[in-house]
Amino acid sequence: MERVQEVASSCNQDLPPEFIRPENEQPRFTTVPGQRLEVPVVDFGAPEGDNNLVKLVYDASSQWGLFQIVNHGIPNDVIENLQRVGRQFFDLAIEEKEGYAKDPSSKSIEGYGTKLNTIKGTHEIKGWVDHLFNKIWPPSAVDYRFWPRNPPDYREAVEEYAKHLHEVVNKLLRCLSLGLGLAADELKAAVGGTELVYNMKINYYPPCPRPELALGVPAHSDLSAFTILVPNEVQGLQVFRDDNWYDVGYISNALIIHIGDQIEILSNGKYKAVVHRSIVNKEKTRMSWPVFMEPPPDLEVGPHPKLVSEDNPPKYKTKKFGDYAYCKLNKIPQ
Ligand SMILES: O=C(O)CCC(=O)C(=O)O
Ligand SMILES: [Fe+2]
Repeated sequence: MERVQEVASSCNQDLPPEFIRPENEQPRFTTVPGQRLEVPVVDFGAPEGDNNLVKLVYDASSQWGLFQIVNHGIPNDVIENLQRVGRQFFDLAIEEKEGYAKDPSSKSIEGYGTKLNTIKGTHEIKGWVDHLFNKIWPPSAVDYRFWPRNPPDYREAVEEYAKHLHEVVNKLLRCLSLGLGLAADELKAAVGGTELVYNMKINYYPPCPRPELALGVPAHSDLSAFTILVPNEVQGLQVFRDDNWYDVGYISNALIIHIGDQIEILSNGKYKAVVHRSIVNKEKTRMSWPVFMEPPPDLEVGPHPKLVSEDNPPKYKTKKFGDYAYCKLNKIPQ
């Protein structure tokens, strides 16, 4: 299968037709020009149990489903190392990267890949992006076969990031839980407790000859509980709001939080999974490092029993996360 990185280096400034979006998706017709959307920025340095922090997270999660956090406590060099080893992996020769290719016969998405553009016979336009998926936590979910051995410190850099991420994940879950009127630890328990899976994706968007006609990742909400994303400095994340697409301003050293489908479901719709997409750049390579925080596949997820009542009946089905993910990835109604 041809990788977008190879297409980019051989296409002689012509965008192959399989990447051209219909006009109603093309960034040139659908992006509000010249406007960076000021999404909420939450100072995560405030102490735990600070009501104001809980309120800021609540407001951002219920009104936007997207916010950036600063003062998150993860040292800059840890994030820079994460970015460096990812970049170094994608700089390897294609043949070496193919050694980590996703197994086409397996249901798992782990490994190096490019999204297929056909789902059960229907034809989709391709996204201008390659990726690498690695489960990075808990240890029982990790499969090192798909972790690059080159650069040699890939594993160390990613594990160091994962170690620091726990603090952010736990604090965020406690704030989200308190915001719903639950006890601090109840939401974490509902997404799998210590079995919550950290599924890291590295997106690699090479320079694109006609970025105004293409998309990186098309419009979607994440199927995770929530997602913590590190971008590089190349603008590209867009959010859908009031029927329009807006660029999300890049803030250096911030982490971007997306509320995903599972938290929307658990909150019975109080928190909103954000609809987003990514665009690409003519000259520069964009990269991003989302970590999807996912319940274990066999865990049933539905509206939290304490958040439904006769007056507020469940708005979503309860089902195993693995079944939810399967339906979403195969575009089968939930
Ligand atoms: O690259 C980005 O900023 C967004 C990527 C994304 O939404 C995804 O991979 O789910
Ligand atoms: Fe996403």
